[in-house]
Amino acid sequence: MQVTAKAPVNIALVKYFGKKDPIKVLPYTPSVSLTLNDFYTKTSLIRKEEPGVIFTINGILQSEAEHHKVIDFLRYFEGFIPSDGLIIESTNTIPTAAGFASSASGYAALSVAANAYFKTNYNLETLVKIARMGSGSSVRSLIGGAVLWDTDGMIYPLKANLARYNMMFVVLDDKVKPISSRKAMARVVKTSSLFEYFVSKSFEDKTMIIEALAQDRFEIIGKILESNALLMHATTQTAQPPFTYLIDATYKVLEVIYELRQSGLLVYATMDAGPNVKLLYQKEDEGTIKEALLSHGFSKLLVSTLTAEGAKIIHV
Ligand code: 2P0
Repeated sequence: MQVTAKAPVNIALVKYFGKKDPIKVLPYTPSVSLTLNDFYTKTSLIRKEEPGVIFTINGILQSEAEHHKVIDFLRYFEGFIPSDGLIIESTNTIPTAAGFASSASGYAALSVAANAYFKTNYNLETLVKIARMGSGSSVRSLIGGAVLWDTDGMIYPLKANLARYNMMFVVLDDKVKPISSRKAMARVVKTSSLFEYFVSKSFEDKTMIIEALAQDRFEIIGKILESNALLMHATTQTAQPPFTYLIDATYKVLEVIYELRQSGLLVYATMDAGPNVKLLYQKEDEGTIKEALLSHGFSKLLVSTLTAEGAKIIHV
C-alpha cells in the first residue's frame, strides 16, 4: 500500500514566533501567510514487509532523532504501530531547514498522507490540532491562498488577489540553520525585552494586513510584512544570549530592495529562521528586480507564483 500527499510552502507576512502553549502549540501571535505554487513537499507512506520505520528526505536517511520525532508524531494517528513496516519518503523542492519553511510543508504533507494511510479520516479541525504539534506553521499549508493562523490555534482563509503577485527567494545560504526555530522561540519568549511589543504589534499588523489584502492595497501589505519581519528578527537580537539568523548578505539584499523602492518600484522583503530573503512584488516588476539583484552579484533566485491550493492527496 502506498499513499502520497503534496503540501505547499507558505511564507508568513505576519510571523509566528513564540508558543503560548508549547504542548498544544498555540501561538502568542496571530500569523498571516501566502501559499506558494512552485515550492512544495511530496511525502509518500509505503508499507514494507520488515518491521520498523525508515524516514528519508530527498533520498537521505534521516538521523535517529528525526526518526523519533516523526514516529512520535505518527502516534496521533490511530492505527499507527511503530513496529509495523513503514517507509516515509519525503522530497522537497527547496533546501530543508534553512529558513525556507520546508518543515511547514513537510508536516502538512505528512499529516494529510497519514490521515489517508491510516484511514483515520480526521476532519480539518482535528488535523490542524495534530499538524501544529509537528510544526506550528504547517497548519497554514493545509489550506491554500492567504491564511490566518489565529491564537486560538485554528486556521481561517482570507481574501486576497493571488494572481497579481509573485514571490522570489534570494538564496544566500542553504545550509541547516544553527539554532532550531523551536529553541529560538523559547529563548525569545523567556528573555527578549522586545517580546511583549512584538506580540501587541502583531495583533495590529494582523488586523491591518487582512483589510489590505482584501482591498488589494499593496503598499500597505508590503510595509506591514517588512516591518513585522524586522521586528521578529529584533526579538532574537534582544534575547539573552542574543543571536541572529541574518548575515551581511541579508542586509546587502535589503539595501538593493530599498534602492528599488526609492526609484518607485514596490517590492518588499521578509526573512524567516535563516538569512535568505523572500520578496513579494507585482508580476510585471520581476525583470527589473532580477536585473538589480544580479547586478549586485545575487544570482541564486527562485521564483514562485501564489496558489489557492492547499495540502492534498495526489496518489493512493
Ligand atoms: C513563521 N517561522 O511564521 C515563522 C517565522 C520561522 C520564522 O514558523 O516550533 O517549524 O515547529 O512550531 O513552525 C518556523 O517554525 O516551528 C516558523 P515549530 P515552525 O513562518
